[in-house]
Amino acid sequence: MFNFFKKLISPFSRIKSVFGQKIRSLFSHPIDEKSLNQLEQLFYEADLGAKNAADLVETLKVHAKKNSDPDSFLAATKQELLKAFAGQPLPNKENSSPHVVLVIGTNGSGKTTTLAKLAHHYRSLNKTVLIAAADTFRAAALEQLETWATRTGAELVKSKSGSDPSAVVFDALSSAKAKGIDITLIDTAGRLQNKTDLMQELAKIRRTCEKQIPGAPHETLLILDATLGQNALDAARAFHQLTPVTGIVLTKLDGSAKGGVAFAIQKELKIPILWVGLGEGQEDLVPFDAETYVNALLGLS
Ligand SMILES: Nc1nc2c(ncn2[C@@H]2O[C@H](COP(=O)(O)OP(=O)(O)OP(=O)(O)O)[C@@H](O)[C@H]2O)c(=O)[nH]1
Ligand SMILES: [Mg+2]
Repeated sequence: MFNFFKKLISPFSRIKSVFGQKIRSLFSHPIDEKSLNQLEQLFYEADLGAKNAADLVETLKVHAKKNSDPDSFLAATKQELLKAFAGQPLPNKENSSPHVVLVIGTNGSGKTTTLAKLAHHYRSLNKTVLIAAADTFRAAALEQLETWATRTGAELVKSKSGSDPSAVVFDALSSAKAKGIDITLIDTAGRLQNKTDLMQELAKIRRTCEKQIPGAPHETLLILDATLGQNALDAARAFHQLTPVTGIVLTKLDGSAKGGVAFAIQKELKIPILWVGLGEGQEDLVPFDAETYVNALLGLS
C-alpha cells in the first residue's frame, strides 16, 4: 500500500518543494533584472552548474527584452531547459537474449541496490533474470546480492571473495546461455586500488562479455548518486572515459532536491538518464521523464 502511494508522488517532489516553488514565485510579476539574477542563483543552487545557469539566463534575457510577460517567459524557460534533453539516443531494447547489462559506478553510489531493483522490474515483466556477482572486491556485496536474488526470484552466479570478476562473468554468461535466461545483470566493484585497476577490470569484463555473447554488454548503466551534486558529473565524465556508458541511473533522489545534475549531465555528456532511484526498496525505481523533471524544477504541475 505504501509503495502504491509512493508511486503516485512525483519522483521530483523534493525538487519541486525546494526549488520549484521559489522559481515559480519569480514568475508572479513581470520579469526584470532582479528576477533574472534570482533565477540564475536558484538554477545554480539546484545544481545545474554555474556555467549552465549563467548561459541559460543569458539566453533567456534576450527573450525577456522582447517580452517581459511572466507566462511567456516561463514557457520559454521550460523550452530552453527541455532542449538539453532533446534528441537523446534511444536506449538499447531488450531484443537480444540473453540481454546483458553491465552496472558500473563509484562505491556507494547504489549499484547493487539498483541492480536488485532492475531484477525486480524485469521479474515483474515475467522475464528470467540472472545476476552475476562480479564485485568480488567487497565480501558483503555477495550477501547483499544473495538476499536480493532470493527476494526477486533471480538466479545468482557467484564466486568466492577476491576471485577474478571476469571469471564470474564468464560462468554467469555460460549459464545464462545454457538456460536461455532473458536478462543478465552484472554487478561490479566501485572502488579498486586505483583508476588503472578499475579500467583494466572493466575492459576485461567487457572482453569476456563480447567473447561469450557477441554484442554484449548490450547496456552499460552508470549509477550516480544525485546527492553528490556536481561531483556526480565528475564521476560521469571519468567513467564515460573509461568505458562507453549507454545510460544513467540517478539514485537517492528521495534524499536530495539537487537533481539539477541531470541537466548538467545531459548538456555535457548527452548520455540518456533512464531511471531514478527513490529509496532502498525494490520498487523504488521509476523511469526518468525530462518533462516531469523540468516541470518540478519550475514549480509547474
Ligand atoms: N535513500 C536511498 N538510498 C539508496 C538508494 N539507492 C541506494 N541506496 C542506499 O545507498 C547505500 C549504498 O548502496 P549500494 O547499492 O550498496 O551501493 P554500491 O554502489 O553497490 O556500493 P559498493 O558496492 O560498496 O560500491 C545503501 O545503504 C543503499 O540502501 C536510493 O535511491 N535512495
Ligand atoms: Mg555494491
